[in-house]
Amino acid sequence: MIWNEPMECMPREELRRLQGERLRATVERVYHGTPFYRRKMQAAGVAPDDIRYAEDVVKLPFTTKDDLRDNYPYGLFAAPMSQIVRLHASSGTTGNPTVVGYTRCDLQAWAEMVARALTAYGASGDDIFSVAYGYGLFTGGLGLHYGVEHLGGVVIPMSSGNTRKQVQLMRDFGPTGLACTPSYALYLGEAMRDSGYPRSDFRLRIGAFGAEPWSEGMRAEIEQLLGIKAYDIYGLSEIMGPGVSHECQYQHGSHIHEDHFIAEIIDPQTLEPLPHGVPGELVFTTITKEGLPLLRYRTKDLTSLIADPCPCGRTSLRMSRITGRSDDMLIIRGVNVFPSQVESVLLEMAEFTPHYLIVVDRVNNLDIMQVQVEVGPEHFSDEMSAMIELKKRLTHRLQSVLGIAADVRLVEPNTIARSEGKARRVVDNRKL
Ligand code: DLL
Repeated sequence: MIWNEPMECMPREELRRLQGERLRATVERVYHGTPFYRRKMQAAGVAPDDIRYAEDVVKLPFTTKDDLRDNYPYGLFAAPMSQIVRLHASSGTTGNPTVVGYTRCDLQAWAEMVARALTAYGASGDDIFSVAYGYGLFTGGLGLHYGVEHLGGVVIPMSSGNTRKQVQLMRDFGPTGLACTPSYALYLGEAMRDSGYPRSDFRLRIGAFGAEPWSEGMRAEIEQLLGIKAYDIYGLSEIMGPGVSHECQYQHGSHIHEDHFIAEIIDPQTLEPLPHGVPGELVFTTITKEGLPLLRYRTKDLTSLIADPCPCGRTSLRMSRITGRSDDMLIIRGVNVFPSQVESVLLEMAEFTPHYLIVVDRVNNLDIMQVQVEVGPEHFSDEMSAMIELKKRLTHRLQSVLGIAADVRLVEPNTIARSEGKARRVVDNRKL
């Protein structure tokens, strides 16, 4: 089944024409309405008249997370606050988060894109989805929530955590769909298995998993443990949230909603566009968004674009699985964490040196982040209570800045290995 056949199966030539028209309108609007973009375009020597076709997108300057942070909170919004009806946010590299504003129209488009994804997975209005992504500033919970409602299905707004209760309600309410991060799906699957309830007590058949990288191996494990078919859903808050792209029944890459976004792959070093099939950094230009339109937004996600036709009939480009990032962002239990955020906390607190090491592990399918930190020589003490107090303060501060709990280990001065070149700040032991 296809949710919006005219759009999803539009012949490519027509689609490119539509993209061109929408791009032109977007550029016109931001050039005249958002001083940030006018300045950027003038600096790059591009005028709105230079943008006539979808292919002209490459003439536009890039936008980055730093641009959003530097114009915190609303500097890149292109609609007046009176038209914005929702805000979401995600973590920035340091300091300010990036804030995303949606107009009513943006929310409708988003709900439709998630409904398209769920339809591509084989879901319909007869399905009941347990949404176990976090609800809040993170886009996962509400994104899937309104997508399921738009589809006409039943949504159980579980949010994340409270795993025992999730298992109980999955048995009692009989959801046929589950939406959460793939690592949480594995954790839930184990909790279901250990609950003592037989598999036949559960009715799950479809999973919508994303927000973090996962592999074919993990897919097989999740499918086996939960007895479902597991589908990938990709997105990022700056561009929209979950549903920027999604798999179909054929599971050969994720279809990008090209009637809303123009996708490119660039070389992250030279910033030159790369041809289809060549891996590089994914870049999106939004062509329908009103609240926060983004021109050539650098996602920092590494992937490649697939242009061969898909047997499902959708004509859009697909993207392969995300293989990594061109920056150092980590995704821990679905939460984006930058090592620089840890560093900024350490710099705020006089008791610590800026020498630290982040060690990430996956234990029983849960991500664990350990932060080893050197205490400054003048603050190091043999007195347990002083060190416990210090550790407590750092743990709290990290939790409030990162949004997830870290296992803090205080170490003696001069014990974290110094490097002569690039400091190695992260050891990621997770096998995805
Ligand atoms: O993670 C939106 C989302 C929610 C997507 C629920 C899918 C499901 P952010 O918190 O802004 O938004 O994080 C975006 O997460 O740039 C990727 O690095 C990573 N990511 C998202 N989906 C996938 C996926 C949401 N399917 C960042 N595979 C992105 C690999 C993913 N990485």
